[in-house]
Order: sequence, then structure tokens, then C-alpha cells
Amino acid sequence: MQSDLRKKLMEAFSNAEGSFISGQEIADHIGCSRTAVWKHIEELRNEGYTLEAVRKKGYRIVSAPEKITSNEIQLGLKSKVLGQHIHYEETVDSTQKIAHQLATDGAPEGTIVLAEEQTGGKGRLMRPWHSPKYSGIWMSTILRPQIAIHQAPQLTLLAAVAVVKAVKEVSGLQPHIKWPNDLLLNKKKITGILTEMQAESDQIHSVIIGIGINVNQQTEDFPEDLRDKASSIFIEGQNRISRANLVQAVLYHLEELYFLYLKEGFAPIKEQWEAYAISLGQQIKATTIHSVIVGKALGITDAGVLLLEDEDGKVHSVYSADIEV
Ligand code: BTX
Repeated sequence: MQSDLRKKLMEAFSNAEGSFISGQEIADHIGCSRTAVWKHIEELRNEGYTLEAVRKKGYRIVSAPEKITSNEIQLGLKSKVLGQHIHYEETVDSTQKIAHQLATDGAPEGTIVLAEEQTGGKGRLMRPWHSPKYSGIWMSTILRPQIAIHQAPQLTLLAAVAVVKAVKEVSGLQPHIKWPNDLLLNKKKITGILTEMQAESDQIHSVIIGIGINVNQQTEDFPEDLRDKASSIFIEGQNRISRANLVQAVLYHLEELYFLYLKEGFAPIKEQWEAYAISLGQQIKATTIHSVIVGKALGITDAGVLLLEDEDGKVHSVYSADIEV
């Protein structure tokens, strides 16, 4: 919706001070047709507004979308380092880009970047990540671990475990992990994780963990080509959950696992990851840049590498691939 139209629409609702306002009155105020009013109301609903519509009375806004500003997140935040510095914006290209810039400028460990919407959200291999307004969590976290570069992929696995725990805690639903970075509910993807780093020779300056969680989207909110493989917590649980609470829970579990990792290494994380993984022990198909390997998923190594045993008994180490189960 154009911003001047939006301004007039909100003005019409403000003038009504919480009472009903008829479609005709809204149309007159904006200067559009009644059909256009209906379309604008649908857009508001898609953005998370709850509207009541009553015949002969018109429309009334019952509640505005919940936002995930720094205030909302910091109130009741249980993590001690993660989320102590929050960079929040309504609309960004990609939270990863902003986090990279902040990391270069010396942002402290635990700084997070949160946006209500991304217009250029990115997945692995520069694939797009659909990130509509007010319905998901689009967040990048800056960490500064003193680990070797080859260990950085372990943090992707660690983040996946953290998100599983957070989703379970806040929604009661139990996602499963598909190696390396997808979280699925009923076999559909609800979360993607993208880990990037800034490093020089073997020295890591920062690791930026990008987490995208589909929270309150409805099926129509996804582009058609994603509808059969993507879903949201709302679609799977039929329950709207507070995005702010989920962000807090993710930060809490991410921090707890990260501290455990720094103290005890990858072993305890690996154990938890394997407990939540769906593909282990199953026949899967891994498509890498070079080849397609079909085999039984044996487990992951300490470097986060997936081990696949083909039908000749040969064990393949898979560093990066798309998996079909
Ligand atoms: P990925 O490469 O594993 O997944 C990308 C693929 O997933 C796309 O090609 C598409 O098929 C599908 N997809 C796109 N959008 C969605 C969605 N909303 N839900 C389910 N499936 C989808 C996954 O990469 C890593 C995603 C990280 C996203 C976060 S959001 C915060 C941060 N900022 C940023 O730009 N990226 C990260």
C-alpha cells in the first residue's frame, strides 16, 4: 500500500477512536472505491492487525501488530550477553548485511540485528529468503568466538539446536533438524540458518549467525512456489505466538549452548543435535555442487560434516549439500 494511502487509512481509524467506521466513510476519507477499501483491510490483516468487521456498522481495529523493537525484546530478556545491544529496523535489505557492517565497526559480541521485514533476505548460496513484514523473526547475531575457522560450521548446528528448544518452549511444537541448517515441522521448513564469518588467516574476527523463523504467516503469505515446502509455527500449531517471546527464548538458548560450547567443546552440542535430527539412520539423497550421493546418514563429525554410507559401503564426507529425505 502506498504510504500516503496508508496514512489516510490509519487517520480514518484514529478519528473513529476505536468505534466502528463504515466502509463508505473510509472510502470517502481516502478517496477510493469500497472494493479498494476491502483490499486495504485485507492488507492490514495480513500485516498482523486484528480487525472486526460487522455488517451495517463497518470496521474496527481491535489490535495493532506486535512489534519486536528493542524495548519489547529487552523487557524480560533472560540472556546476559546476547541481545544486550539491539539494532532494530522496520525494513532492511538483509539483517546479515547490517550485522557485517556493525561487526566491522567493532560491535560487541552478542549484538543482534532485528527487522520486521527484509526485502533482500538471503539464504545459502545467495538464494533468496522470503521475509514478510511482522510475521517472522529475521535476526542476525554477532559472536566473536576464539575458535579455528574450520570449526565455524559447528555454530550453525548449535544455532539449530537453540531454535528447536526455543520453538518448543514457546509454542509446544517440536521441530526436527534436517542437516545442516533447516528446521522442519511436519516435514516443512519453518527455519533457515545462515552462518557467515569475518576472518583473516586463521583468525576469526566475528561469526554472524542469521536466523529466519516463520512464525505467524498464513499459507497465502508464502509465494506459491514455497507453499508445499515451507510452513510457519502458526500454520502447524493453529496458534499465534508472541514473536518477542520467541526472540527472547532463542537468545537464551543460543547463549546457554554457546557458553557450554566455549567451555566443553562441540561434543555436548553434537549429542543434542543428533537427538533432534530427522535424517540419521535413514536413506537420504545429498546433492552437492559436484555430485549426487544416495546413502544412509550415519551421523556428523566434530567438524559438523555429514557422513553418508552408499550402497557399496563407502563412507562419504558431505561438507555442503541439499538433502532430500
Ligand atoms: P537455504 O539456502 O537453506 O534456504 C533457501 C531456500 O529456502 C530458498 O531457495 C527457498 O527455496 C526456501 N525459502 C525461502 N524463503 C523461505 C521461507 N521464509 N521459509 C521456508 N523456506 C524458504 C536458509 O538458506 C538460510 C536462511 C537464513 C535467513 C536469515 S533471516 C535473518 C538473516 N538475514 C538474511 O538475509 N538471512 C538470514
